[in-house]
Amino acid sequence: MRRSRLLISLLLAAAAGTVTTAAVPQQRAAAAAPVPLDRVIPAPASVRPAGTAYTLGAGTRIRVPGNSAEARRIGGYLAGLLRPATGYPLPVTTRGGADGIVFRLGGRDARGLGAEGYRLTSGGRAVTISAARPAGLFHGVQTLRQLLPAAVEKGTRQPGPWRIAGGTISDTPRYAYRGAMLDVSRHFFTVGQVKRYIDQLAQYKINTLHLHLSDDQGWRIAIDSWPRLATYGGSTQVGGGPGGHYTKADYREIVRYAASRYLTVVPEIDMPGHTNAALASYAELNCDGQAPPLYTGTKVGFSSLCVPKKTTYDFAEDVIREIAALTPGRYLHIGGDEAHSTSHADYAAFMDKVQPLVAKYGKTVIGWHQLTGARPAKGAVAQYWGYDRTGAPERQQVADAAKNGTRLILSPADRAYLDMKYDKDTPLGLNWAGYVDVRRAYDWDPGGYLAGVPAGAVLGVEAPLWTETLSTSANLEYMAFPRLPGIAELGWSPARTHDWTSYRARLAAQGARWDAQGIHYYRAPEVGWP
Ligand code: NGO
Repeated sequence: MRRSRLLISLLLAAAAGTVTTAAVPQQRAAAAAPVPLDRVIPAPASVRPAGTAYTLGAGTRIRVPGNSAEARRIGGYLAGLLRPATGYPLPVTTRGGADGIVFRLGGRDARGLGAEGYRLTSGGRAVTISAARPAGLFHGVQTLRQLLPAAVEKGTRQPGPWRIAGGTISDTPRYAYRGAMLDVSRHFFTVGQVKRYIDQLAQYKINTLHLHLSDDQGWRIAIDSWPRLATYGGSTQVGGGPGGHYTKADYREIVRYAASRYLTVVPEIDMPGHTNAALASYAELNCDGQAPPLYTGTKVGFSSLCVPKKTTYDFAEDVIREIAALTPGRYLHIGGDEAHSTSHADYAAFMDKVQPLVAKYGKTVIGWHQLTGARPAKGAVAQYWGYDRTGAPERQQVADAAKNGTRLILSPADRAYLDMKYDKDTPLGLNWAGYVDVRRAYDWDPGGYLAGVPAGAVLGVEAPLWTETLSTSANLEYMAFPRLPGIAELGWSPARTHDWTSYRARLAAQGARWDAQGIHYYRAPEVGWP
């Protein structure tokens, strides 16, 4: 308020010709100072400011020499991001040249950058992104976005100027697996809503979208050999709404769109518990042959597939085969959490039969960490979702499995669960693992998190978003932002960059970007938003 009044009086005075002080040009210069190279999330591995800024102009071209169609597509994607706010044509050309935005794929420049790394060099004539693989170009583009003023994210023409600070960023990820999970079972989310979330994840270099496709409250993917799973089992959701499911074409579209943003989809079919929607759809899956009613509440642990029945494995094999066929990625998640209605012996017997089915269709098992209490298959991955009150024996079991070769994805519920409330006043979410404020979500080290786990056993991190209380995109965004970028940074940035004070300042700068993008984030009080 006070600032706008000052501005108005300055403008009035300037119009009256009474102000010739340096105040106005100084203000303009401050507004035009480019974003510092290190104000990026996730924190880049190495940043060296140097030389002059690059300024995007009406004549800027995006140069993608070489013959990679994928590099050209990424050039087109970048142009699509920058055109609305800059109003520049930004043609994508294969013609070489040392000016403009230049992509370099492979070659000497790309040495040491690995499968996902990139180097961004900015100077007076050009900003160059080099990478060994297209994924690196894509991640470099996300960095480039954050180096431009936040207004670049707006959908209409903005004044600029569009400067990128001079210097070099060299950047490679700490972990290969950087995931986010969306529960589309408790509440169904449309293809459009999932795409919106994918775009939000891609900005922070998340490379895996885990979709929780089945649970007690809904089965969300068409299975040709068991059609009632989707048509009946998907016909409701928490609270009794209409639910929904993805046709195979819908699902392929999600997979394709995710891949275009360098995210791999990991499908999850949760078994043997969390299966009421399946049990309700087919009476023969129940030990007593009776189908229970559909379920729209939020209790857990009451359902189980019938472990002794042969039909159970016909079902599991058909589902795994059909889902594997829709999955270009290597992982297939079989759940395995909270099987409180399955005896321990049955649970282990079930996993002994189902894990080989995943391998039979060419995929690698991921299971929630309870799988380590059974006999994890060779190469299996366990997803740890314990919290501060998880007992020592359970942690030990996970650590022992890790020592025996089971790799881990870390999603500690009191750190990485995006559905936990921020504090007691958060209107959405749950609090069984406590409150998770922005600092708590960020301030931990995946490398040293579980005692006795060899560092090399950690495949990466994942931020799950369970949706018992969430039913709109605005709800998802309120819980994910501003915590998700913290988990993304833990997955990407070297441990030595970890620092709450620096992170907090970088996070504060994201707010204006989210405003420009229409992301409904929570203005957490511990972040010093400008
Ligand atoms: C648990 C449970 C889910 C709930 C979630 C809510 C896991 C792996 N199983 O996490 O069914 O939705 O908590 O926070």
